Amino acid sequence: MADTSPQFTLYSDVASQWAYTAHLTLDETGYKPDEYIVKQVGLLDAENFAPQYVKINPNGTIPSLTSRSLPHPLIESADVVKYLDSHRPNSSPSLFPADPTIRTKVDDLIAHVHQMTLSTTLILLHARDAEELETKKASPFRAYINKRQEKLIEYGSAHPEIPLYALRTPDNGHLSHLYNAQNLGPEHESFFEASHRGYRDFAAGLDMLDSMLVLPFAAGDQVTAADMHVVPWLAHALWGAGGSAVNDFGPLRELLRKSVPGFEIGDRIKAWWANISASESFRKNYPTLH
Ligand SMILES: N[C@@H](CCC(=O)N[C@@H](CS)C(=O)NCC(=O)O)C(=O)O
Repeated sequence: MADTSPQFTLYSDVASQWAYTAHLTLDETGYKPDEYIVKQVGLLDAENFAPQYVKINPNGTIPSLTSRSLPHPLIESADVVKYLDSHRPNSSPSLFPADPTIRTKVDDLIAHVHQMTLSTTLILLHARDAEELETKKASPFRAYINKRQEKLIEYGSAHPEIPLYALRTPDNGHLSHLYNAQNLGPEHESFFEASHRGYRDFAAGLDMLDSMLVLPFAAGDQVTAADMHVVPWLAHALWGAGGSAVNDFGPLRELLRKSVPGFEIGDRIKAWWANISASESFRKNYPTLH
């Protein structure tokens, strides 16, 4: 009897920006819902640190993709997008064009938005002064950081053989200390200064992105894997800054202006966003920002 079971399992969560590289790709390339399974990994509940998930993805990050046809799970969104594209059910052009110039552009754009300096963690969890920290402390991010710390310690003591826990506990613990301290100390001052520098780097990265975009889509005339990565990154940044509509650039601009006076989000970014946000896959996956 023919094996009609789903071909692969995608581990995902709506709170994970990089998981949405996969969801956008699934829709761009024409997969039907019965061709795969989506398993939820609750990022906000630190389920990405659960030992069962870390067996699949030793980095404890989302997304991951497993398939009986693969020798090991795919644990990088760039690899997940490549896999989905190479097994695409529909006959639309590959998201990885053969033209070497376009392909280099695609690779460069993907690498650009995955840089540490453009991590949206800055916007979500960091603060540049006491007032910003108070706002963060009153938000669900405090519970998120604390839950992660609780789970890292719990799993780390039950599973000393898993290196991830010892690796991730100190940084998250520092953040947890900054959020939970009754009074501000010198460590808060260093945190505020580092966050300011982070915002300046982030603004420079946005300017660079503006100059890298080709139009009408990220790498030129057709939708490519670059769009699959830049969309979730920018959507998450706009959401984290407090954007209320899909094209609400105002809050992100204001956040950046605090570190870079007069900062403007580039016209190419806005033009590209207007184009890509009209696509079917975008509208399906981003009825609202996340
Ligand atoms: N380089 C990885 C990054 C994945 C990643 O950092 N995912 C975030 C969610 S968008 C995550 O799982 N964070 C949890 C953590 O690092 O603890 C990829 O592109 O797949």
